[in-house]
Amino acid sequence: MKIQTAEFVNSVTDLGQLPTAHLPEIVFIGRSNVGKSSLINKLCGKSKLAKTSSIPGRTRQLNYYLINEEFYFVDLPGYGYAKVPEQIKTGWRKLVEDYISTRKNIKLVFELMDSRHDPTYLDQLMVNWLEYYEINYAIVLTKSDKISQNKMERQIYRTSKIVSNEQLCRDYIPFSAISGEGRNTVMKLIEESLES
Ligand SMILES: Nc1nc2c(ncn2[C@@H]2O[C@H](COP(=O)(O)OP(=O)(O)O)[C@@H](O)[C@H]2O)c(=O)[nH]1
Ligand SMILES: [Mg+2]
Repeated sequence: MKIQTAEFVNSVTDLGQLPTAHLPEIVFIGRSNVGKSSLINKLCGKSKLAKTSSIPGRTRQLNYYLINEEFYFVDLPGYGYAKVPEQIKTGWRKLVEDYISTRKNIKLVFELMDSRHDPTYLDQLMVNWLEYYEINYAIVLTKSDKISQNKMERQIYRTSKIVSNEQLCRDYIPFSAISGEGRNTVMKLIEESLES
């Protein structure tokens, strides 16, 4: 599959504003700064579709992108940024769990983790939610250009040990928004999940 068109649709801050659920959704989750926007841009071949930044934001919104006029990419708000006030953290948690637990047209979730670090408590919480709500997902190890292939293999092993409960995990995918490593694997999984 090729991405022919990718357009920003809107940003949603509460679930009452979601578009009607008539199109499948492919979802991206991860801590802020993990490389979510960069991955979306790399897949779409557009460097400025999703805003990237080195300063983690405080926004808690879901960004919707319409792909090939057939399905959505949904960019969930990043988590785990220490300086965010408690009130916003609670809001984030409710928004994300409500979305995951009620949205029936989610086909696949990409859970992004930085390949240089072990999964955090919140990464594990996310995986546990996905398992609990029975949603297929894949774990993407981002910024693969920053570590050697040996280190990557070790990190995949470590990650799977730490996550441990990973029955619905379809794959572990090393990814680099710079070299493009992993792009084809990600696209293939998207294609398969849209067909199923
Ligand atoms: N070296 C490298 N840097 C990356 C990669 N992906 C993202 N970054 C950098 O990491 C920072 C955060 O990226 P961004 O996509 O905004 O992360 P987000 O907060 O998860 O959306 C930016 O400075 C990016 O340039 C990657 O694959 N390789
Ligand atoms: Mg982002």
